Amino acid sequence: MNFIRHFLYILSFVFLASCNTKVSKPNVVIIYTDDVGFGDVGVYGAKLIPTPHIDALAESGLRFTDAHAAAATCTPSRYSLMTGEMAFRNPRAAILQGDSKMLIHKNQYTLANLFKDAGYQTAIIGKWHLGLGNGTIDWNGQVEGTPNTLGFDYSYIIPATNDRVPCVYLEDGKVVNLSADDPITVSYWKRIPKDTPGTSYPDARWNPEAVTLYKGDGQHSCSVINGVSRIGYMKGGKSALWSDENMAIDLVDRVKSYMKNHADSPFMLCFTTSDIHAPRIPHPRFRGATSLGYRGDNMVQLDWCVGEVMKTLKELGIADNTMVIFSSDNGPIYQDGGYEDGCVDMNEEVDRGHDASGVYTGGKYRIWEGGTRVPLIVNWPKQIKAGVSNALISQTDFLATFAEMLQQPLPQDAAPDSRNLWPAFSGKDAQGAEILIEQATGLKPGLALRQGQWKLIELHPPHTWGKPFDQRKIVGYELYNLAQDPAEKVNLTETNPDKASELKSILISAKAH
Ligand code: NG6
Ligand code: CA
Repeated sequence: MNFIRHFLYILSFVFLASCNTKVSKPNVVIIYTDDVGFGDVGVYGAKLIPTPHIDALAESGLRFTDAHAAAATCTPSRYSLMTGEMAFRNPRAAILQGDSKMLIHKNQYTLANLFKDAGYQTAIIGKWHLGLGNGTIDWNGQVEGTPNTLGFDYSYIIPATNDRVPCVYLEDGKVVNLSADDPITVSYWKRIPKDTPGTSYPDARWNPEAVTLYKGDGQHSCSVINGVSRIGYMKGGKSALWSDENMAIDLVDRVKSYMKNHADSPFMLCFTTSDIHAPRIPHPRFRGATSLGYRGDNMVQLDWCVGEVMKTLKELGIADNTMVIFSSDNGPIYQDGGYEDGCVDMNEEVDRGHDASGVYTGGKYRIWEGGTRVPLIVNWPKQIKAGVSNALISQTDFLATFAEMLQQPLPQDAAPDSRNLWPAFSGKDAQGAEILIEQATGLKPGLALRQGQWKLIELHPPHTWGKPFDQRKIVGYELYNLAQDPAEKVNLTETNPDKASELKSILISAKAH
C-alpha cells in the first residue's frame, strides 16, 4: 500500500513538473534589428512606413515606450544584451571589423548559456558583429571562437555588418558554400597582394567603374562586392558570397527551418536581422513600397520578415507557447558610411516627412534619446497582457530578467549589470528600473544617466572612436527633464544645479561599480 502511495506521489510530481515546464518554458524568439529607430514602426508613430505585422505584434503584446539599447552603436549594444555587462566597462566593446577577435571571453556567462542551462536549444541567425576567433581566423577551415563557443547550439551568421567583408555566411563556424579551390583572404589594414590565391574583386579606389550600386565614403572604399564598395578587402570565396537583395529572404528561410526542426523542444532563437543597416538593398519585391527610398522599403521588408516568423509559429502550432520580442540595437541613421540610398537628409531628422527617431533628438552615434531609445515589443499573449508600458528598461537587463522568468539561478559574477525587471517586462510593474545608463561614441558622444524623466549627459569630445570610456575627457554636462522637454533642447544644469549634482554622483558611483 505504501509502495503504491509512494508511486502515485512520484507520478503526480512528474505530471505537475511537466505541466509547469510548459508554462515556464516558452520558446523565445528575439527579433533584434539593426538601426531601426523609435519612430520607424507604425505603432510608434511612423505614418509613411506600413508595418502591419510589427503593429499586430504590438497590439497583442506589451509595447514599451522607454526601452533602451545599451549603446548608440551595434557592437556595444549586442555585447550588453549577450553578457548583461554595461559595454562601457569593456574597452574593446566598440564597433568591430570583420576580422576582429571575439569580444566576449569564453568564460563570460551569456544569454545563450542561460537558456541552455534552463534546458533550451539555442540559436542565432543573422548579424553577429561581436568578433570571431582568438586572434587569427581560419576562413577556409573551422573558425574557432564563434557564437557556438558562447552557448549557442546553432549559428548562421553574417560575421560583422553587411558593409564589411567577408561578405559570406558562417554556419557553425564554417563558411557556407565555399569552394576549396577559391580560398578566402581578408584584410582590413592593407590591400591583399596580387599573387594571393582566390578570386580578385575590384578595388573601389582603383576601379571606381566597378561600383554599380553603392559608392561609400573613404572607409567604405575597399573591395567591391556585388557592385557595392565595402569596408575591408577580401579575395576568394566567390561561390560563398551572399546576395544582398536576397539576404532577408535567405535568413527568414533559415529561421523558418530552424523553428520547424525545433518545434518539439523549447528553443531560444535570436533572429538578428541585417535590416535596416546600410547599404540598403531591398529585394525587388519591396522596392518602392514607401515614398522614403530604400530605407523605408527595407523597413517594409523587415516587417514582412516579422510576419513570416509569426505565420510559421502559428502553422507549427507553437504560437501560444512562444514569446516573441522585437527590438533594435541602436537608433536610426539616414546615410551611414556615405552610401547614397535615396534618403534626403544625412545628419538630422527629416526624411521626406518621416522622422525615424520620433519626438526624440538624434539617432545612431548620439547620446540624445534618439541614440538608444528603441522600439521594444514583448509578445506572449498567453502570459503577458497586451498594453503599453512606460517602464524604464535596458537590454542589459534582459539576462537577469530571463533568469527570473526561467527560475534559473545565475552563477556568481554572471551578468554584473543586469537587473531582474521581470515585473516590468511582464507588465506587472509600471516603473521599471530606477536608473539606467546610456552610452554613445561618435558624433555626440558621452555617457548619460536616466532617473525617471531626468537625464544627465556627461559629454565627451567628438570622435572618440575606440578610446576606453574611463580615459575619455569630460567636456561638460547637460541636464534635461524629458517629461517637459523630450527633444532635449533646454539644458537645466544652471537652473537646477542640485538635481545635476545628485545625478552626477549617482553616475560616478554607477560607473565605479
Ligand atoms: C562605422 C561605419 C558605418 C557602420 C558602422 C557600424 C564609417 C564611416 N562608418 O564605422 O558605416 O558600418 O561602423 O554600424 O565607416 S553598426 O550598426 O554595426 O554599429
Ligand atoms: Ca546597428
